[in-house]
Amino acid sequence: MRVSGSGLASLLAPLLALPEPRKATLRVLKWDGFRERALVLYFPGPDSYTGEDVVELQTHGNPLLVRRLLRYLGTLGVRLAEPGEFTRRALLNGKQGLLEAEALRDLVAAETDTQLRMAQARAGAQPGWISEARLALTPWMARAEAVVDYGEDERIYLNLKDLASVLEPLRKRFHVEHIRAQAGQHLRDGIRLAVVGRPNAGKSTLFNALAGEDRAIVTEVPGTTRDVLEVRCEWRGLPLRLFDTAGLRDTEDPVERLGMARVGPVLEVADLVLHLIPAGEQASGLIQAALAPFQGKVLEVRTFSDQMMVPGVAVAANLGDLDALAAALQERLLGGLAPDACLGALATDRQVELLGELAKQMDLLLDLDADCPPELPASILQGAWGLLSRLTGEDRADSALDALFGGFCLGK
Ligand SMILES: Nc1nc2c(ncn2[C@@H]2O[C@H](COP(=O)(O)OP(=O)(O)OP(=O)(O)O)[C@@H](O)[C@H]2O)c(=O)[nH]1
Ligand SMILES: [Mg+2]
Repeated sequence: MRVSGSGLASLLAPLLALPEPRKATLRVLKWDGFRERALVLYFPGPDSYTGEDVVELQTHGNPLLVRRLLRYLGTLGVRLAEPGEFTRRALLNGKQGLLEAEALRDLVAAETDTQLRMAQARAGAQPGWISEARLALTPWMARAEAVVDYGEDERIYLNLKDLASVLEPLRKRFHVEHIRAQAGQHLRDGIRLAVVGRPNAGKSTLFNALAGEDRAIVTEVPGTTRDVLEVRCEWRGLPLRLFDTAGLRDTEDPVERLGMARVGPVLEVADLVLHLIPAGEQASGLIQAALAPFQGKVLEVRTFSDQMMVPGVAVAANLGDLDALAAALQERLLGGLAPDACLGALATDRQVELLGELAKQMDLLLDLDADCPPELPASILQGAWGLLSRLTGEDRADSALDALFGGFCLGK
């Protein structure tokens, strides 16, 4: 149990005498006729996680015992924490930035190695380019403000050409970070990948190869797979949610038809649909029609490439020859970046959106007409500054905090 607040030494005095700060100490807790030996840690504020006094009580894990102790703590004036409240207090007390808190949430929620490493890369400190961006923007903001306020009498002016040449690297940086962030978003959220195609196209073989385990039945009999199979895995650094589906064809078999009916919903939820076509074949009209509404997210993959050389994304999953697919996924989902190149990228929806907006504002700024009124660059610079502050949480907007801490679990 972890308690945070001010004046904990006196508040908890009826239960125990707090030990020396930061020293794990055995204490006997006594309340309501119970005696519990507990390991106690005391972090006096402000040198604690939350910035307040923090006391950690390590008792035995019996849920009844924990409930009884919690109930007693309640009588002393301690209440249960909201989800993420410890981190929220850390943030409000300046112990942690918003970006770090978001990284911490991702760290707790990570399900694959890549997700874990991404969250860890962001958990330490805020990315260096943010303070670099501020350094670059500050003199121009000051200058633009001065021109707006005193331009007429002081004969100072803003040279937009100079501004454009000095801030061009920053504009590029925002665009690069935005692209990395969009790629990072896919890695953070995981990628829903559906495998579809005619019977015997090699769907289940590919599904098994990506999953790294023998999950789906593979036979030479067309129409083997009926139900939708789903597996979560990480393949070459990509966190995947894979769906294997029934082969699509004109058939009278009632079971196979039921299986085919289950493909539609999978197409709906998929981020990317792999349409498998054996090398040297044309896709059937039936499949073309089924995929037509999803064209934007369909990737054609040629299977049986061991039997015939073909251009395009060609694989032989039975032999584990999948390099072309890895490259295509990297291109389609990560903008050509390797998963490792996305490690430090900002990646939450909020961060991606703000980065996109920043890149847009810089485009606007650097495209301004040389004779535009000075209020224009001044307000765009202000806007960009504001976006950076929203990104780091320094604007203290409650909406961002509520959205963040709603996703936390208790006790963090
Ligand atoms: N040579 C070769 N054989 C393959 C390849 N992919 C799959 N096969 C074989 O093709 C047959 C059908 O493969 P499956 O993976 O079951 O095909 P499917 O698309 O899942 O078929 P249904 O479930 O019936 O729709 C099996 O005998 C596989 O071993 C490939 O790339 N090369
Ligand atoms: Mg199959």
